[in-house]
Amino acid sequence: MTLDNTPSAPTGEDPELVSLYEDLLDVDLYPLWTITRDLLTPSPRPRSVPWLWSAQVLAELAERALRLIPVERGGERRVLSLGNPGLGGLPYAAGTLWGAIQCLGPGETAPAHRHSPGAIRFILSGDGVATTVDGDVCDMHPGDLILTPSWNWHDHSSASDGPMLWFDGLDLPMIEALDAVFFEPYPDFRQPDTEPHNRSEATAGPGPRYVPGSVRDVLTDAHSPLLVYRWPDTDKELSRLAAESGEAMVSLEYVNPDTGASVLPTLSCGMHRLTPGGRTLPVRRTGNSVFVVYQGSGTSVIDGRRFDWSAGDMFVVPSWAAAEHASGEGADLFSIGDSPVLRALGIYRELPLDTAQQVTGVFVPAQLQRTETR
Ligand code: 1HN
Repeated sequence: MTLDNTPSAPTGEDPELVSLYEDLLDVDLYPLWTITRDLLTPSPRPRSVPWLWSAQVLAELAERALRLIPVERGGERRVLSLGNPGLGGLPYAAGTLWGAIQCLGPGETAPAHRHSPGAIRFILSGDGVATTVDGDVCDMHPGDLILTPSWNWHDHSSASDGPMLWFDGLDLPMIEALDAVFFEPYPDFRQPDTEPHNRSEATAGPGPRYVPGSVRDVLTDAHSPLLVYRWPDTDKELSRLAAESGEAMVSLEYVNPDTGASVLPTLSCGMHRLTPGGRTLPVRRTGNSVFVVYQGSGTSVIDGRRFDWSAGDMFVVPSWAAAEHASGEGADLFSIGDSPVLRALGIYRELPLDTAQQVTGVFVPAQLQRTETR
C-alpha cells in the first residue's frame, strides 16, 4: 500500500539504511525527512472550495423532500446539507462548518434531542414554527437568529398552514475533528409547550446584543443566555451603523449581552449590509465562513471565482480565500464562522488586499490587534 507518508528517501545500496526504513515502517514510525505531503504550507490550503447553492435549487428540492419524506426519529430532521465539492463527498459546507437548508411542513414536529455540536438557525421564509430550547419555546420569524447551544435539548414544531424554511449552521465538523461528538434523544417526542414563550428575551441581561464589525477577543465556555435575536432589532442596528459609516458594507456580530463574546464559544454569527452600488476591497481571513443572502442581490469574487447571488442563495468562503462583495441594489448577508475558536487560540489573521489583490496592509497578529483596541 502506498501512503502519503511512505518513506521516499533514496535507500541506495546501504543495507543498514534499507533495513532502518523497513524497521521504521514495521512499527508505524514515519521519519519526517521522508514525508512528501505538505505538512507546513506557507498559508492555509483548505480542501473546501468557494461554492454557491442557489435558492431556487434549494427551495425546489426542499419542496420535493417535503412531499416525499416524513420527519421521524432516526433521520430527525428534513435537512439538505451543503456538501462542499472539495471535501470528497463529506456533507460539510467547509472543513469546520455544517450548513444546510431545513424544511418543516404544516403541523409537523422535528423530534427533541441534544448534541455536543452547537447550532444556530437563521429563518428564511414562512412562519408559525417554534424551536424549544431547553424548555424555552422560541417563536421563529424570517430574519431571526435562533441559538441551540451545545447540549441544549431542542425540537421544532409547526403550528402553521404552510412550510417553513431556515438555514442551519453547526460546528459539527469541528467537534468531530476534536473527537467530541455526543448525541442523545429526548425521552419524549417533543418538550412541553410552556407559557410564556421567548423567555430568554425577557430574562437576558441589558448589555448590547450586537457589536459593530466582529468580536475581537473573549472566550468563555458560556453561550449567550439570549437564544433569539429578532430581525427588527438586527435591521435597526444595521441601519444605525450604515447611517454613520459611509462604507460600502457595514457588518455587525451578534453577541452574548452578558460578556460581549460571540454567541457560541465555537461559532460567530454576523450580518453584513451592502449599500446600493457598494463594493468592498478584497480581504483574506483565517477561518471558514458560510454566507446566506437574506435580501437583495450582488456578486462576490472568492479567490478569483465570481458568484452572482440573490435572496436565499448560500455560499462558502473557505479559510484564507480572498473575498470581495458588491451589490447594485443593496443587500443583507447573514454569515456564520469559526472565528471565535481561531481568535481564542491566537491563530486568527486578517490580510486586506487592494482591488488587484495585492497586499496593501501589513499583517497584524491577533495579539497586537487586541492591545490596540483595548
Ligand atoms: C440538528 O440537530 C438539526 O436540530 C439540524 O434542527 C441539522 C445537522 C446535523 C446534526 C444535527 C436541528 C443538523 C442537526
